Amino acid sequence: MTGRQARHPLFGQMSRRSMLAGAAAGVVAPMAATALGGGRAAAAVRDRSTPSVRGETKRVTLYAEELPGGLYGYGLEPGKATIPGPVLELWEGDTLEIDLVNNTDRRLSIHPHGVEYDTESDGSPLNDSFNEPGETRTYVWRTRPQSQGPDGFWLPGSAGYWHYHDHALGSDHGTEGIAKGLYGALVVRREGDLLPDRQFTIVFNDMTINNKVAPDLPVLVADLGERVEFIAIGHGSNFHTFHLHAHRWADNRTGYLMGPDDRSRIIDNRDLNPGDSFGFQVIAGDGVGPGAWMYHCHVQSHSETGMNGVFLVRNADGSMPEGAQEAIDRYRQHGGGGH
Ligand SMILES: [Cu+2]
Repeated sequence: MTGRQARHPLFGQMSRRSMLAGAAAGVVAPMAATALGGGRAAAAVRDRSTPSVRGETKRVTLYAEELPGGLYGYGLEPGKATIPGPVLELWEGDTLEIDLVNNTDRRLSIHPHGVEYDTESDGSPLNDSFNEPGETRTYVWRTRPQSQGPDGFWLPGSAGYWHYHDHALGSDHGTEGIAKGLYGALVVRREGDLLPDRQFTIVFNDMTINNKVAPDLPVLVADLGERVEFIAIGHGSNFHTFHLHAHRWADNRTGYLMGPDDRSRIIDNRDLNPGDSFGFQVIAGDGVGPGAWMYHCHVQSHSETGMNGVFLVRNADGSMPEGAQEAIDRYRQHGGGGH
């Protein structure tokens, strides 16, 4: 197996070792728990990646479990559920078979955005597609590359920053399941896409971020110059806007320009409403240097009541930049509100 093959992003960020170990055991584990505070991917993923195998069928077991505080989460191993759930990653053309184990005493399901599936894998009670308490059920998600149809009409591929969530806990719409943490990111990549050094999932869910509010959000950590991927998802019944301090991205599929003539609009703030999702990559601290940079909902009443967190860009050698610890202390004391 070559390094190129090892970069194939099966599920979230995985080191070559964990991917190989997972394959051998028939179990897949993410290299970084991509809930807030996700870790560092193997250095090799900074290179341009080419899918080694196309149209693969991958299988993963997800466990839905109860968490403290009346919350629920998805995890890749029993007892390891997180909010958000693990990042599931595919290349266009891949198929994902998910064995969802329901370890709770509530009816629940998993429903994806952006990919293709039959009614049995819809994850909705409308189609009788859900797990009873204690039940294991298989859901199949398909993806496809861009293609040219009749008359030269181009059809979109599946590539994008998508997401998945419960659609059955408490009601036919999964409103309670989503409110209590059953959601996560789904990334479908296109051949040639750059893979990140670090990856963070940020879900604006009702008036929380990942079911937490400031000052309790974990600090997101990267080193100066690393390629960082943010996956932003909206849930609940409020409108939100996502803002990241001191960094900008292109308002396109990837967040980076495809060449010098790419006319994509450059933004640092974007609507993030229920059911919506987007992702982008930035170079940590590019043009601004290391430091503690805030990210938050820009609906002012939301940022004031706790929808804010810290993106810490350390020095390139991983050491703390001047003033950063003081900034984090202020965040912990004041919830980032600057009172
Ligand atoms: Cu908001």
